[in-house]
Amino acid sequence: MAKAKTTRASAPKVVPVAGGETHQTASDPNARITTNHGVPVSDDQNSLKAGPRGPALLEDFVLREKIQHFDHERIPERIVHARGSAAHGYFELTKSLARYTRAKMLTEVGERTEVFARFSTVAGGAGSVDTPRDVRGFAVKFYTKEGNWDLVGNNIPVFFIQDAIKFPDLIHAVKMESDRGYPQAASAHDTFWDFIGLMPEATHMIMWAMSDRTIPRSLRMMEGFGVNTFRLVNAKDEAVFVKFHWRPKLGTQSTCWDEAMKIAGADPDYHRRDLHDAIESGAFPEWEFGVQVLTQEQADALPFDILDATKLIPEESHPIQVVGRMVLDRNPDNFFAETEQVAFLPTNVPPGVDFSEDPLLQGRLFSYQDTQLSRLGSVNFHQLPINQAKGCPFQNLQRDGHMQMQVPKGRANYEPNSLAEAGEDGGPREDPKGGVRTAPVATDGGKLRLRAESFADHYSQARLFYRSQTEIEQAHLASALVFELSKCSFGHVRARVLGNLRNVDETLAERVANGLNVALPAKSAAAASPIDMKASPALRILGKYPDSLMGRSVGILVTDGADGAVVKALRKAVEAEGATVKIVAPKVGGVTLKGGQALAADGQLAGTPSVIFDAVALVVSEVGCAELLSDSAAIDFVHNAFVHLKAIGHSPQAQPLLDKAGVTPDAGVVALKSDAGPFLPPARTRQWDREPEVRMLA
Ligand code: HDE
Repeated sequence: MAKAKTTRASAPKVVPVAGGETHQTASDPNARITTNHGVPVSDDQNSLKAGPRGPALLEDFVLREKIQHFDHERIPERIVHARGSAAHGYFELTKSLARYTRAKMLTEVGERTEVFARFSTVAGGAGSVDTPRDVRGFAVKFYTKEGNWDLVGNNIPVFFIQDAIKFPDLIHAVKMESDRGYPQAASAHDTFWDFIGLMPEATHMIMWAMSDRTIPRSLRMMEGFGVNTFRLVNAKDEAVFVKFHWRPKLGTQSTCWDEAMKIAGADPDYHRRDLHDAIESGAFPEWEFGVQVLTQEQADALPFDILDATKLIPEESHPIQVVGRMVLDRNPDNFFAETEQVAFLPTNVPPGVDFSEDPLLQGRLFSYQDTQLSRLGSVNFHQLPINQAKGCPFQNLQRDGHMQMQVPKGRANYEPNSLAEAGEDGGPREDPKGGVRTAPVATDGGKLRLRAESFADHYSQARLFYRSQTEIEQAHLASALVFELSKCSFGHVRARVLGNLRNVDETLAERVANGLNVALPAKSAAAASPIDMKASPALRILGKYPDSLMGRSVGILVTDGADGAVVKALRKAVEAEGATVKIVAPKVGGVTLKGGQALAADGQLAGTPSVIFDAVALVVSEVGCAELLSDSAAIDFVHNAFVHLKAIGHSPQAQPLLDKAGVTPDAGVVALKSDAGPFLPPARTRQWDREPEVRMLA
């Protein structure tokens, strides 16, 4: 029997670094595999056997160590926000908040602070798809000089519930139903809507969740919000309330619902890939960082409670001050070690940032530290490289524990001690002046288990949100409600949700009832009568993105015999706007252009549908087009681009394909010549005027 060949040429080098950790580099050609304890391995292809045909020997510690490590490669995924994508970058302060806070990170203008940002879906498991209808997590770890600050937010400024004690119920209701184990990553099912109908406080968040905000085009094109109200505390211990905001440089953009569902099949990693590729190509995602600051008096004047996380503060009445920017410029080196093991804790705040009494936030202050123990398995999870306080040393008298990675020296593991008087190291001491201090806020009094009266208005801001939307966005929101409630099999649940919607807006409730073809039930009783607030255009998405192709992607479908000059002109014009071009061809080996030149393909047609592009062009020959007419992938490519309201540029030879795909002429269907100019304006946006022709909306 032939002996298997052993190879070891491409093994990564394991380099010991300070502190006894190891990290790997891939470049040393003489690097050799060792066991985890440094013993060189001579053969990584064959296990140790008694004779050439076995049995295997228990003595083989190389095999056992390797298999055992593999057996334990997974850690429990996050109970929520399990599917995430992340990147490294920096935060730069552009305006000092010294009047309000003593946090150095928010007062030293021009200072750059290293960050790690993780974006996530909420409901699905770690292996679920990127584009379900779902809220997105927006968590940023700032490695400040005064300890890590974790701003663990979402892409929506409000939340479903007012009190942390309802969080396990909310999450149980939205995740897979517990007897059947489905649906994965979807809120369109009985238990979610049953819970929502019974929780009127969720109505405002439901407006956001059913808007296009929950089907983002890209993680780079999402707003972010701290959601809970925090405090800033200055050097004189004076406190103000603060809300945190992130605004994407590329604007806020979304997909169409039908498109999002199809992307889930075409590219389950659509958002993860998009973030990775953008950073890899040097198109670094960027956000403005802003704050809304309110004094106690200003907060008291609001028509709702600033501690209620189901409410936002309209930016028209309380403007956002932009004070910094975040740029993500480096992909993680290792998904597990960084994106999976990063542990965000809302309790991580530098001196000068403080909590409010928001009862949702108060529960979060316990939960995150606690969850890391079952997820990362050790009280020493802060020692993992991604979680370490990089901007400053950490030192205290805590010791030992599972997976202690440090080797603390000396006897000082208690405080107070007077070891210094005996010439020994006495260890670190508390810092009353520079340390984190809680603002001396008075409490309301007695110990009570109740919901404050000031939290009773559940509908005014839901109404504000709905009525602030454009007609197109209102139609999408109503249609999303129809879609979700149509997946709900209980008539009484649908009726209860409709009864709640009547408190938001009668026309919305009617639209949804019509879309379901059910009678409108009686209006639900409201704990507090809703008030009409001044519309807030800032709550829209439409009109919130720049008139540019920047950061987007155009797919050009080509065939043999296509006109290379048109492809070239398109590429030049699109790339000049900061967008990317992908060539799609019937075969991955590419095509031969008119004149005999070869053109390489980036993707094969069946695996590269138009849903993954923002606009498409069809540059085909007469013969090539005739062949495409009998390929459903080509017809879908064109049809979907049309119904997803995308611009379609085409050479005249593509007309039969346009006809077969049901494309009718409009301003977004553009004949291409060697000048690509006319294709650009429609490609920069969606063709909203087309929507009534292609979709029945509620
Ligand atoms: Fe979380 N949340 N949450 N959450 N949350 C977690 O912590 C929790 C809430 C948010 O990329 C968990 O490390 C409670 C609001 C994000 O790693 C857990 C309550 C907001 C992430 C947890 C809330 C969030 C989490 C699960 C109600 C927006 C992912 C794994 C009081 C401001 C962070 C983990 C990442 C993760 C608890 C409500 C955002 C279980 C109890 C409101 C972005 O600790």
